Amino acid sequence: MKCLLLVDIQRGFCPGGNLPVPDGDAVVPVANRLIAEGGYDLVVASQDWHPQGHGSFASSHPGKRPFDMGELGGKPQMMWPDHCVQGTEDAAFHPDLDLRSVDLVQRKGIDAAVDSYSAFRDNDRAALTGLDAVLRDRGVTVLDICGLATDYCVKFSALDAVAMLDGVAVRFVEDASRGIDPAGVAAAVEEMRAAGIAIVTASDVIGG
Ligand code: VGL
Ligand code: ZN
Repeated sequence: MKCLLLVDIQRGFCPGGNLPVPDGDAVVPVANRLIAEGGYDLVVASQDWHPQGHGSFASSHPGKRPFDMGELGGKPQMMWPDHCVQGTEDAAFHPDLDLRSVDLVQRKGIDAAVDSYSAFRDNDRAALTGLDAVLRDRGVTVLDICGLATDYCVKFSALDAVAMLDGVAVRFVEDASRGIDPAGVAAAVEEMRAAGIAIVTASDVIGG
């Protein structure tokens, strides 16, 4: 039972968006190839979906600027530019992403008081999105994860998948992912590898 999790392939994280990941839109054709040819039984797309005034936005913290460190719920929190506000174009999926075979859209980051990088649970690990139960119910045994951004939402989703789903083989599809900070990406890949996540390419998956 193979599942593909497409993380946050949204306008806001692509060039021209409010929190652009360098080369972020390059993941779209690779993701579309995976969707079409990866042989998945289930395709899930996560969507960063913040209310206006979300606590991760620098604009919600007087004196803070985007990419400063701040605090949220008593914990260190990167101060992000306003991004992926519910119902705005910035929160929409990339227009070229092939949504026809997406079975489930998992929204996250809805609680203004806590950030949620992972598609499975909030950063404080208190509230679950319910995606873990869906994947368990569907009997998923292989979970491929890719998208934006490697050093944040992709990494946290992959690590949570390993932690929360017993016996599921988790793979990170590197060429279908891009990150915000090059050093952060390298560290994220090592962290995923150390957690037992396989680092693969779309060709490995498709067998081309
Ligand atoms: C993300 C920062 C803030 C991501 C989401 O999708 O990686 N990063 N919100
Ligand atoms: Zn966000």
